[in-house]
Amino acid sequence: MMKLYYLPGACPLASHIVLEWIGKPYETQLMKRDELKQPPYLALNPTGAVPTLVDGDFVLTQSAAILEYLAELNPQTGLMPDDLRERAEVRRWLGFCNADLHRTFALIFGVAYYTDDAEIQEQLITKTAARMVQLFAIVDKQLEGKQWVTGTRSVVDPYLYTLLRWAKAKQLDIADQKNLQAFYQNMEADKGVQAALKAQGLS
Ligand SMILES: N[C@@H](CCC(=O)N[C@@H](CS)C(=O)NCC(=O)O)C(=O)O
Repeated sequence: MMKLYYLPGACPLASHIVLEWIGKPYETQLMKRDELKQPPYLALNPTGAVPTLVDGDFVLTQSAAILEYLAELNPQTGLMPDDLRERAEVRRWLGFCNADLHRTFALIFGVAYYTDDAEIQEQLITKTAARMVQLFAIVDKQLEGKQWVTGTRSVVDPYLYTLLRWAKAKQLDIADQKNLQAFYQNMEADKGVQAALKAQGLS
């Protein structure tokens, strides 16, 4: 059975929601932060981060790769479209979530990786929060008139939802980004999202 390694509320939540949407049996492994940096886990994921997906003898890391793998393994879900350009759109927004939104967020959550100076940390967090608001505005615009980021439900949506949960926790100033707010409400009402949140002890 597939196994997903996670920290509650962290980026594996996106893959967890996708596993719920797929609806086949799977296992999850709750990790403690210090376990991520110890040899048994580093053998699976040398970055010492979650998610890691283990599918039989196949070990896969990196959120974007895991999300695409899950979707392509389960084409009946339609989470990765058949059409070449529609698939490219999904990858565009997956890249935006992973390499722009998520990576920039890491400057807030992981500020201690970058500097020990408390004043610089504070400045970095303030500047990054402002940049995050600009980046979220790009997705807010994309969501105009749409329920899902690319028009149809895809692996992008649970990733964006996960990032929005962090934005809420860090009180980023995105309350006036109405399309994003509506998207968040829709996702919260989704049964798969609710099941993943419950399983991670977040509801
Ligand atoms: N590029 C990686 C980033 C993974 C990542 O940053 N994971 C975070 C949680 S969202 C983590 O495990 N952080 C713990 C740490 O770095 O110590 C991915 O997309 O999977």
